[in-house]
Amino acid sequence: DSNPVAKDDSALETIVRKFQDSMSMSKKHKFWETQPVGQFKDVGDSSLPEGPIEPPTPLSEVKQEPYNLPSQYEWTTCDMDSEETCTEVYNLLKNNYVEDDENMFRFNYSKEFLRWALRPPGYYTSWHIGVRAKASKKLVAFITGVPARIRVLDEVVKMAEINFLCVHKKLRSKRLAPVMIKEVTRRVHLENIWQAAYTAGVVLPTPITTCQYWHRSLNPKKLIDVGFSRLGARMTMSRTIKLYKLPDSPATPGFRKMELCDVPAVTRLLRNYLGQFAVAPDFDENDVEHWLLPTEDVVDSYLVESPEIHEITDFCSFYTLPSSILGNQTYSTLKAAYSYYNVSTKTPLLQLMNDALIVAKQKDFDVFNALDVMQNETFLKELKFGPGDGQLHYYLYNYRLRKALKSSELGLVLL
Ligand code: MYA
Repeated sequence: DSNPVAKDDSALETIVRKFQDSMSMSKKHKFWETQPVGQFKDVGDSSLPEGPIEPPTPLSEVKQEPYNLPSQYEWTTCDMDSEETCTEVYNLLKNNYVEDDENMFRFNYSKEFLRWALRPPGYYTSWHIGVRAKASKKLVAFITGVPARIRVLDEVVKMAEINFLCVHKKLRSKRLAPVMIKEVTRRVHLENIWQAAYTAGVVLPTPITTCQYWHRSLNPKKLIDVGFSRLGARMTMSRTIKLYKLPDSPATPGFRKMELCDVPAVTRLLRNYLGQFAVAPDFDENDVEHWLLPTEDVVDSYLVESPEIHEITDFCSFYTLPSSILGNQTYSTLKAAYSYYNVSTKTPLLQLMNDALIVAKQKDFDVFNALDVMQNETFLKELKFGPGDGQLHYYLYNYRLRKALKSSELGLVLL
């Protein structure tokens, strides 16, 4: 059909990369082979027990001193309350964090976003870990954890969500990442937490599921101009613009922004909904207030309050994550919204998400991204999302699942 597919999948490079990716199953993982994670050799072995791979050790047996870094570097704990430290982290990530396969875009998490992502209820400053060059004090690497309760099948497990692993471009391939992962693991263990969840674009031992990103153009002209998407076959720019046109305002009666007083109702709605997925967060009201109450330019949440009985029946949310556009004369930033948690009980999910697209367009986002998790597949094609070339693999640390999940069985979105 005539949908110009974002970050189009057809390039030979992509095919070659996918082949290499599939070969990585047999590649050696010197570090990951030593860790309590599902190993490739065990895939399909249903005799192995489900649950923790290693038991906890007494806290007195957790290593008390940090791991050794190469002698030119030192550990630092990053206090995200400090404007100066937050700026250093922001700049490290802005210049060195995740890029797409063709190095055209790089995530540009805002400072406000980083503070939100790293300071949820019960967070530990000690899990916000930096590495500095001793001589210059420059921040050269980073990794973080935040606490979360994640339900896996019928068990709620205390975990760390690990994110923002970043090593400065000039210090790559020196085996710094394994030291950072071991150090965050040690600091998580010191809080008596023994499991973790994380996502990565790379294949490691062993994904619990693999998801695909889908992209819905809101500003097709800019997306095409910057090379994010291409004009579809037999399409003109004006036909493309028309194809993606959206109404000026949401269609659902009672559709409004979430407020503080909605936290109890949204929590009930969300807990009930997430119960159906194999892996999902176990959110309480404090979590919902933190993760879902709207924060300007960070997270947006809307709900449907039925006009007659004032009951909250549906909910949708997205977070703001711009990307720097590398080497374009006209544009420097791609403004992207990422689908977060959505619940429909009365308004059809398709209509709810169409309203989410409309408010995202009103807020001047260029693109709306969604993973094929939860029930998202039921609206992606219909609402003119196109499949992206990026895969996102989900992992658990020190927890084995007997069988990999379908992406639709996953109820967890990590930032
Ligand atoms: S995912 C985002 C990751 N960040 C980026 O992609 C930003 C750009 N890239 C970089 O900054 C570097 O390339 C990084 C690797 C830092 C990624 N997750 O130091 P090295 C393994 C896990 O020589 P570098 C996110 O933030 C690799 O397979 N492992 O490599 C979630 C190899 O091991 P092995 C990774 O390129 C992070 C080893 O590192 C990743 O200089 C979750 C090579 O090290 C990756 N994304 O640096 C972390 N990339 O030989 C795990 C490479 O065995 C958390 N590697 O194959 C685990 C749970 C911990 C807590 C547990 C609590 C109980």
